[in-house]
Amino acid sequence: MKEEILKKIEIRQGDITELQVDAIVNAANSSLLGGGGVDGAIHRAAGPGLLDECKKIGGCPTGEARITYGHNLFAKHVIHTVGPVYSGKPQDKYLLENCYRNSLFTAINCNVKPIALMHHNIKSIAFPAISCGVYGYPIREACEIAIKTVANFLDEYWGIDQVIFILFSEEDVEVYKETIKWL
Ligand code: AR6
Repeated sequence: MKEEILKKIEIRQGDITELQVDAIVNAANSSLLGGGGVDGAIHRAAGPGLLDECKKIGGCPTGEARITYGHNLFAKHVIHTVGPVYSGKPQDKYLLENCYRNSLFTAINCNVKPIALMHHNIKSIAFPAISCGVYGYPIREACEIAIKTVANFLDEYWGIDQVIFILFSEEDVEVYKETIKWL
């Protein structure tokens, strides 16, 4: 991996709701109306204003992404994406790649919109391990997809200065740190 890309990527252990970044990514479900895991934690920390904003969006298909404000979170925005439920079929990989790419596209598209419309100016973004909890995606496979997709995006597009992969467990941090070495 190119040094200039590697410099923008950080792997960290912790709770995504505590991060002070321009946007955190939520591993949501297609209703966007909250749930368990990281989704539940984000809604609890953001407060009821987040759910009110999500209700107006009207859902999100698997692999796509939608943006809201962060409400009571330290993060200014939440980018909600819906990961695939792991099935072992080739479409899983394609859908998980889409989650990472579309989340980043959502972030940079907001950067270029006229200020009067919606100028979010997202330069730092944090991802949890999308689909690796309730949705059952094996962490090693998902981690390779996550890092490769983000690195390719950073190589191709301008605008994002920092990507944090934030993992709940030390074991997952080790998987990410090992994987990034050989990519
Ligand atoms: N900070 C960082 N990572 C977290 C946090 C946190 N606060 N909480 C959990 N994780 P999951 P999914 C990790 O199940 O598999 C929800 O009900 C967790 O250890 O949250 O995409 C939604 O509404 C795991 O590694 O998301 C959907 O219905 C990773 O985040 C469904 O779960 C993702 O686990 C989505 O399932």
